[in-house]
Amino acid sequence: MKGSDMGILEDISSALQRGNGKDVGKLVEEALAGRREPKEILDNGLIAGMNVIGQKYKDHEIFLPEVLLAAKAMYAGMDILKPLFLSGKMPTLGRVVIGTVQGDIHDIGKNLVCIMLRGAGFEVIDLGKDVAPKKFVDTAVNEGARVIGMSALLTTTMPVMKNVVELLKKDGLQSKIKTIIGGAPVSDEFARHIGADAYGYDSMQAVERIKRFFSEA
Ligand code: B1M
Repeated sequence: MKGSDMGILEDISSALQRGNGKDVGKLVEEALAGRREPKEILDNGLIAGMNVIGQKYKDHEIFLPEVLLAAKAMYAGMDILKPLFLSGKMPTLGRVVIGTVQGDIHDIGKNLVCIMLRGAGFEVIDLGKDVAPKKFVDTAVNEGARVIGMSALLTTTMPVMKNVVELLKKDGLQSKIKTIIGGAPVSDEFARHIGADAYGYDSMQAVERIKRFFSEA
């Protein structure tokens, strides 16, 4: 299987949409060999393909099994790119606890945020998906983390983010542990509404905002 150099990012996107992880893997390797930047492959190949999947699912053109296959294909590509985002040479900038909130099992975006944070030099404690509010707070306290990052992809799970902020407030920890939220349905406005300290539009912005927390401290 071959992708022309110019169209290789579209080829990656198409293979992902077909749910063909094997082709995604080969094409990502090929794009890297053709000196494409990992970030370009991620944004214009993998994420672009997943955006099309999201729209088609919304329009009922495809159904859950196809979405699941696309998600697996996304991971096939991310697994190859992951080491390239991780330098591993920097001293740790600080400790961050992160997870997808309770009731929500979408973890692709959250995992991207983890990769970028680690690449930027942060120590990340990834609690995975479907994480209860108390688990976020207890882990941050026990591990001495100064930031809790929460991801939500469902409108129905957005309120869980508020529960975490409320729990921090109740325990008098809000000034010590900062919160950042992200995920497709949330926004800057929602972050302000629930009293979270920041919102990250994407993984790069999440890194930038979290760096700001540490420089302000
Ligand atoms: Co589902 N799903 N899904 N899904 N899924 C959505 C979210 C949906 C919008 C699709 C749609 O209808 N168009 C819809 C939600 C609608 C709503 O709430 N209004 C939906 C639904 C309904 C569901 C189910 C309920 C379906 C069902 O069972 N009937 C079910 C929910 C199960 C559950 O969670 N309890 C479900 C299941 C699944 C799969 C398991 C099949 C699969 C997830 C696989 C996985 O994650 N391992 C899946 C997928 C893949 C999607 C879509 C198609 C793609 C999501 C994704 O991975 N995008 C999605 C449609 C869409 O989002 N347009 C959809 C790529 C990823 C890179 O982007 O996660 O947005 P994203 O992350 C971005 C930013 O948001 C940001 O950075 C990332 C980019 O760099 N970001 C952060 C994310 N977290 C951050 C945290 C930060 C900062 C930035 O700081 C801490």
